[in-house]
Amino acid sequence: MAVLENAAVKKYLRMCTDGWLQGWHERNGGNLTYRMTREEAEFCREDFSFAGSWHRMGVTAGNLRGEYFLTTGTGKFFRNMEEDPQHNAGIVEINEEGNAWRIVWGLENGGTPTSEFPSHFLNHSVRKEATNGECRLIYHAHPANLIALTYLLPLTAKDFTRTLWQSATECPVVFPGGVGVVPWMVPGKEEVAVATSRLMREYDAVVWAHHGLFVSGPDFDTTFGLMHTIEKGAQICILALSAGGGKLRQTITGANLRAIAKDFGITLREEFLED
Ligand code: 2HA
Ligand code: ZN
Repeated sequence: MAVLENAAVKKYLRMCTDGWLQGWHERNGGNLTYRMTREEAEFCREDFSFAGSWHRMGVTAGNLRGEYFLTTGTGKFFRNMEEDPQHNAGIVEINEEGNAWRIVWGLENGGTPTSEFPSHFLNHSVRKEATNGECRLIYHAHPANLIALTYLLPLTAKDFTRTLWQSATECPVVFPGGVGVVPWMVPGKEEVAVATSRLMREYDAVVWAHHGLFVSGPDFDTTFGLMHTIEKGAQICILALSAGGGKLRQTITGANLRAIAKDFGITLREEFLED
C-alpha cells in the first residue's frame, strides 16, 4: 500500500497520535489537513480511486485547484487514526473549479472529510498565498488551558498575544506575529470559516473562543510545535494565575520583549508591545 508507506502520511498519522497523547483530542475533537506535494500525490497515486463523486463545499479557492489533501474524517477519533487510517482519515482531490472535493483514498465505509473542512480549505488558500506556497498544514485542536484563557481575557488579538508572549520567554520567538482571536461562533459553518481565514491572512494561529485553536505551518514539526508552544504558554499563565490567586508578582515586561526581539533578530508586532 503506497499511501501507508509514504513518509508524509506516516508523519501525519504520528502527529495525530501526538495530539491525542497531549490530551487535545477528546472523543472526535480536532482535525488535521495536509496539502500534499506533487511528488507525494504521485507516489500514492497507484492506490487512488477516481470513481467517487464530487461534493461542493460552498466555498471556492482558485489557488487550490487540483490539490490533494490528507484529512481526518468527520466524527472520527484522533485516538484511532494511526491504528486504522483507512477508516478514520482519507485523501481528497480538489476539482478544477476549486470548489468541490472527492475522496480518492481512505474514509472507507461512507466516511467524509472533517466537519471543519470548509475552514481548513479557506485557511489553506489564504496561508498558501501568504507564504508563497510554503504552508501545508492546518491543525485544529482543543487544548484545555488555552480554552480556559478565553474565559479570562478580553477576546482580542492584543490581549491574547501579549499574555502568551509574557507567559514564557520562548513564546515571542516562536510566534512573533502573535495570535488572532475569533469570538464564539457555531462550529463547522461558513461564517466561522470566513472569519478564521480573514485572520489567517495576518496570523498563523487563530483562537476560537470557548472552543480551541487553529494553527498553520509548512511542516509537521513546526505546526505541532506551534500548537504545543501556545498551549504551554497558556498553561503557565493559568498555573501562575491559579497559584497566585489571580495576582502576578512580576512578569516579562514590554522592555524585555523588545530586548528579545533585538537579540533574536525577530520583529514583534509593535501594536502588541504598547501598554
Ligand atoms: O471535529 O473539533 O470543531 C470536531 C471539532 C469541530
Ligand atoms: Zn473543534
